[in-house]
Amino acid sequence: LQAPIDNSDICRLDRLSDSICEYYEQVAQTEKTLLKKLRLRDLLFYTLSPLFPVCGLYVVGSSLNGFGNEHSDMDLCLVISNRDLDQKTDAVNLLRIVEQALSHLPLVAEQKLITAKVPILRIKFRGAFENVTVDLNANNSVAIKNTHLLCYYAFFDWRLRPLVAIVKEWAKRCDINDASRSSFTSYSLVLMVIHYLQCGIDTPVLPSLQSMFPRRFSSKNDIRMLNVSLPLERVPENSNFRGNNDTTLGELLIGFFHYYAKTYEFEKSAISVRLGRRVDRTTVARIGCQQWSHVFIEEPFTLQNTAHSIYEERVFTAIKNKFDEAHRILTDTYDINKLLSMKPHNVSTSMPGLR
Ligand code: 3AT
Ligand code: MG
Repeated sequence: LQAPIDNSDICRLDRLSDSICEYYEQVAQTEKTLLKKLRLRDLLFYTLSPLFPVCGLYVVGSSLNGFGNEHSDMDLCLVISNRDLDQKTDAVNLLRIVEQALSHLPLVAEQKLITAKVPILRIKFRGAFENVTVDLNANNSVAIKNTHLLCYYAFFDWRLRPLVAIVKEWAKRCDINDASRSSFTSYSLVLMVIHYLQCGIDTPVLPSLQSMFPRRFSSKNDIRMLNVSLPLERVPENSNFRGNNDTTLGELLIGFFHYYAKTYEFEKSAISVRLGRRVDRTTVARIGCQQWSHVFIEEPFTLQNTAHSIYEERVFTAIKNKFDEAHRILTDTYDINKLLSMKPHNVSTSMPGLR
């Protein structure tokens, strides 16, 4: 990231920062929408609980973790035992039972069972909940743990949420936000922004919360005890993290694209939000993760690759070109409208979709 050279550059950066904030304020999920989603969750829970006497229905993903916008779907996770279902068919069978039970609800307009790597029941509603789509998965407790973790990142530094909002929208416009077509999930994009703020700049904006508060974010914690409204403890005295980075949003956005376009070596490194740094790919192989693809983003709890869906070389090349183009546009114009006017890549995927 080049330092601003004169006053006009500083003014343009300030305007860029303001426009990122304004964009975020326009699209961020409102309290009203969150409460409506929680009401819908309760309704579904009361319908399902007679079928599964010991069950939990957890909101996961962007509706709860602070990175949601007004149009985000609601991801729900149904937990009926303390043990993850390791057989994909178990989850599919469970979702079939749910589908059957919900088909009697007048509120439910349409249901579709998607048998992806993580099977999902997609539910659309009518009436008051017409504009909420639910993606319901079964016994996928890691999503509950990572939603809890991301929630604390979202509120650790105010700059993270506006940056994620722009990056997610940019990725959608460029058509690189679709795991079923060899590109990123939204979850991977959030981890990429956090990683950049942890170690892509000289003075970190974010620490590794898992290293700083190992007990609170331990993978062994019981999901029933996770509570996103408990305040975080103070940064420990012996921590290296200073929290004194006051870089503006505009500089951070340009820095994000610079990092992934020019600095980060996708083929050699893996992103580890858990450790707050890059990890050599050979180390990842030693730990035992075999999910290779063109990008490696470590899931903070399972250590699997959340970007395993990026398997096609030509889509990966298109993705890298989009990072380059975004960096060029921003440093030429400092204009998020130009960034969000970028065209989708036109590379088709040849292999059947993974998720
Ligand atoms: P949108 O606002 O819906 O675009 P999101 O933050 O809800 O974004 P996703 O829809 O990609 O993110 O995923 C929903 C949640 O599912 C986020 C995370 O808790 C979980 N999740 C997604 N992918 C993985 C993965 N590879 N490993 C573990 N958990 C995952
Ligand atoms: Mg979602």
